Amino acid sequence: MKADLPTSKGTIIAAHGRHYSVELIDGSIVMAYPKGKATKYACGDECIISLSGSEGRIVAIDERSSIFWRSDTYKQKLIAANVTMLVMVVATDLPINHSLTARCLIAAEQQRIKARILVNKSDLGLSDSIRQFIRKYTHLGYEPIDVSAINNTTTILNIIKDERIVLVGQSGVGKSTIVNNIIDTAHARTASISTKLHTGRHTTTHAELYRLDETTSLIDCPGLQSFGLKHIAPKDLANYFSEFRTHLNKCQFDNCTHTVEPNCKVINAVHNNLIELSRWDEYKKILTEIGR
Ligand SMILES: Nc1nc2c(ncn2[C@@H]2O[C@H](COP(=O)(O)OP(=O)(O)O)[C@@H](O)[C@H]2O)c(=O)[nH]1
Ligand SMILES: [Mg+2]
Ligand SMILES: [Zn+2]
Repeated sequence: MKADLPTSKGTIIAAHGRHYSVELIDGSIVMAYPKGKATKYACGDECIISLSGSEGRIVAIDERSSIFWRSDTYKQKLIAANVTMLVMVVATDLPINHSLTARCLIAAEQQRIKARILVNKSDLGLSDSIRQFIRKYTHLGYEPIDVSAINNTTTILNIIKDERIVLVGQSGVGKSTIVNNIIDTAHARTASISTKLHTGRHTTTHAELYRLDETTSLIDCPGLQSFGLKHIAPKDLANYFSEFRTHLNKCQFDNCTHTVEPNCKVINAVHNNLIELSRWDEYKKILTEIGR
């Protein structure tokens, strides 16, 4: 009979696809594989692994306080576990993907993860459309703030203190630069570093967790483009649009979808400019995708 392998507790600090880097309690890092083929673990998961030499097998994970993930009809992607705050990063020199922004915020709302927005590269100046974006999301309660990851990280540090953050956004907005410039030892690979090394354009290929201190950590993610929300129940979707909430539960029909119904308070709010038309359009689009 085979003797039981020793087990150890650890944190998944990098999800490479089929294997994971796990940081053990003593600070050492081991490669670990899941039991089956399924990739049901995420960066940030607290796990128990059985050790054999320098390799491990993930036996179980602790119950999660939150899971940030995306899903469409064919595919699910767990992005970050046990995060307390989502930081959506946009940049002054890239067109803002409004749909992506809305969707990441909804995925966070559904998991009761706090959410903030950073408008990075403010050193390059703020265009009118960026200023409009800031006004819009200020109104929605996400307190967007302009920062410069290369000039000053104090503001960012104040926001993330004592949280476990997941940094999300399109590729090139500066997520890895933020991590690098606040965590000296991080060396999260950024586009500019690889240019210096002539290795071509660098993009983060997998989620990775970096610790700032005992109570603060960050998960840097690959750039996002699309974001499916198949895991959201259609009847709950409106709740995750922060500015819809005050208008809910007052419609004529209890099962109102807030799309075409008469005497719908959400539709009324759109007509009275209390809800922006673009947000209602995004709501209807997502509702169609997830099946009403
Ligand atoms: N001007 C300016 N450039 C920045 C700033 N932050 C990041 N960058 C540049 O933007 C590019 C993409 O950064 P990177 O961190 O790799 O973006 P990521 O894909 O979101 O991780 C790099 O060339 C960075 O040097 C900033 O605050 N100001
Ligand atoms: Mg990156
Ligand atoms: Zn309604």
